[in-house]
Amino acid sequence: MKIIVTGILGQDGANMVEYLLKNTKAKIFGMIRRTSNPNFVNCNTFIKNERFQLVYGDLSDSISLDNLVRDIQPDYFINFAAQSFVGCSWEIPLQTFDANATGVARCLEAIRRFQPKCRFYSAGSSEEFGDVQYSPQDILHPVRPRSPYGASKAAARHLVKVYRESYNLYAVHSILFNHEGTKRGEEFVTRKISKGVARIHHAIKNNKPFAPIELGNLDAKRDWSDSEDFVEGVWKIMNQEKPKDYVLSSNETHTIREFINKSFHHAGIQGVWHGSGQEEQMSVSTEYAIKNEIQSSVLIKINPKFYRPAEVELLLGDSTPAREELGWKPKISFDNLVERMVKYDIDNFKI
Ligand code: F7E
Repeated sequence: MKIIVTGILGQDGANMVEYLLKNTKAKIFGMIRRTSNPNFVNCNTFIKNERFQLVYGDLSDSISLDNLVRDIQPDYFINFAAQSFVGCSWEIPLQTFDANATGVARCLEAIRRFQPKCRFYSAGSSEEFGDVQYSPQDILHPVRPRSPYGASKAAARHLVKVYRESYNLYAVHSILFNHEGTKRGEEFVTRKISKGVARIHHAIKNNKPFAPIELGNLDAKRDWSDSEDFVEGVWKIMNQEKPKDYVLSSNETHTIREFINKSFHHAGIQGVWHGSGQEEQMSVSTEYAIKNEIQSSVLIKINPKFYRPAEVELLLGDSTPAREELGWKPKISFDNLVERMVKYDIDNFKI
């Protein structure tokens, strides 16, 4: 069995490769783009594995995709490569659309022309639901994106359906709600918080002053899971008798503020909220400050530069069909997720 996985330098691609090496006997071809300084930090566990091979390709280069599919003749093609940062998609809307939507069309074309029996997975996103009409959101929720990123993923979803129905391909585009972990990029809010909390934890421990973590909208609500749980769900979605799309989610929603509260709790730091709107802040509690002879007091502060031109205020998934029909269930709770991220960042803190 041969499997192409894209996006392996990122969180999901790397977790997918780890899962496949552990749970299948397949040979894995991890696709990367040519860059001058690739960062392999998420690939340490498998880069030297004899069943893993790095291959060059690019979602913007159809020739590279055609060649890979024609030469490898994969049984599965799992596409986690994307411009995945919603916040940046307003600044680079065309690149976002090219990678996330046209890139999916290029993968589908390569499969249709050179290996039509290859099963294809496209990573859908709850951002496609955007301005939500009802909660919880299931696979039937209308597509109402609020960002160039959400629009690009919605386009990919339509392309996958069209190719599935027109050419009888096993192609799926399942909706992933937010999913995080210790391989998460630092621009995403969860990792920004866990890394910031680790930095403050070490400053307090060493009796040093610290700068607050600067964030945008703390009221947004997200349905967070661990990426390691999701890659298992993706593999189940790719191995049904007939292709069918699902939602993967924790079925719980929490504000950014709740993520912050839990993060400081797991670092043993007592904070209190005060102020509102752009003046809202979290500071160390007076009792904690006195006991620990704290050098600085503000833990969290609002910086409007992190507000988005349009926000998805609430996401809450309904993954009941995936649980009942595929036997999938997330193993890592919201509390475990936050604890794992904060502890990992405290233990691996580097100045
Ligand atoms: O933002 C708010 C921000 O960038 C979450 C991607 O994996 O999940 C992810 O997209 C929320 C938003 O993720 C900051 O306004 C506040 O409401 O961590 P995020 P996201 O936009 O939800 C979906 C399902 C995907 O498909 C995406 O690829 O947090 N927020 N302050 C902030 N967000 C960031 N990044 N930075 C802040 O300072």
